[in-house]
Amino acid sequence: MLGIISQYRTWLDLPDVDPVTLGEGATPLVPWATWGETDIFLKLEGANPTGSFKDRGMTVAVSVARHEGARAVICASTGNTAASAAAYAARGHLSAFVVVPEGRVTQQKLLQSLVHGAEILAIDGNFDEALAVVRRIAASNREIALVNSVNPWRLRGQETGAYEIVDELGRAPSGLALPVGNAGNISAYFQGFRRYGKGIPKMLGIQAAGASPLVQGHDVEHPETVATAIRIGKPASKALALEAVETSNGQFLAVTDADILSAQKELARGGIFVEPASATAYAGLKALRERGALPAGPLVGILTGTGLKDGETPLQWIEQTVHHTNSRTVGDTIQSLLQEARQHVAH
Ligand code: AN7
Repeated sequence: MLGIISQYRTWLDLPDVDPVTLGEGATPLVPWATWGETDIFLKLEGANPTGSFKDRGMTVAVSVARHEGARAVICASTGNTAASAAAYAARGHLSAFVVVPEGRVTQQKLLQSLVHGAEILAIDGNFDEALAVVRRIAASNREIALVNSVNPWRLRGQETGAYEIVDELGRAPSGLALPVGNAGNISAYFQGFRRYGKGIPKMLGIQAAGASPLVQGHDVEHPETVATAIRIGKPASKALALEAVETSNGQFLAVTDADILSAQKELARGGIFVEPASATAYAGLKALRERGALPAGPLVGILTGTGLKDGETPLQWIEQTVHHTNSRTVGDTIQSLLQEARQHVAH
């Protein structure tokens, strides 16, 4: 069974599409820690083919677009949607156009779009403006399919993350923390838990403080955060996300860039390398714990994308440097580093 369409086809209500797949889904759910009585699991969505959760939605959106005769796909993106759209379009032999905020997408995400042959259009504006542009273009071109999460097939595909968690835990967790940018994923998970019928967790939508329209209760004109993936001020799926949080008795929560970086570091030092947007989910869980406001478990944090796509941000907290040595002295260097580590532990 390759990919989420073959795994969950009966739940997706799809037309008779031939799946465009790269084997997305079935990502690890790692038992990370137990805080008091509360078991914390982390779902590693960076393990998807292009390194983010977007692949779950993209396999469905691109399969349907091709089935309906589209020749190209288009999206606005902070990087991950673009990378995923580019890869799935290439797999399905469609063209891809991605519109991005100039200077605000990591090099590696742009590189992904380029290697898969997509056309990148960088605009002098943020994600929200890019989304407005691509909506207009897709609305007036029948052969170009819009594959942002305003396309309902994207959300249907992303529901499968919820199905997998229920299949693995035997029921829905009590709470689910995830980063919120355009608010598609939180809406998809909520829809997914509801459809699957094994309970609905408290939906905990975590935003970066500088890009937190859902916490503040109004759009943010100039969103700013180290978590470039969620630098979004006017979430398209706002209404669905509000419904998810209200109905599930959850909450929206803002965390600072400093919180995000320290969460990223803590995860990395535990073996999990995620990008800042994904660390936001974990920073939210930590913040709730510190306030004594953590719901009873089990809780799941969705780590939406790999850290390999953002090589710059960790430079803000990495302490070690490369030891320049040679084949004769490398052994001695290791001995003295071990010595240092022993002294460090002793103190
Ligand atoms: C790693 O790629 O919006 O709340 O254009 O890349 O569903 O938008 C990415 C969003 C979380 C937020 N984590 O999800 C894009 C884009 C990562 C992300 C989100 C994004 P939504």
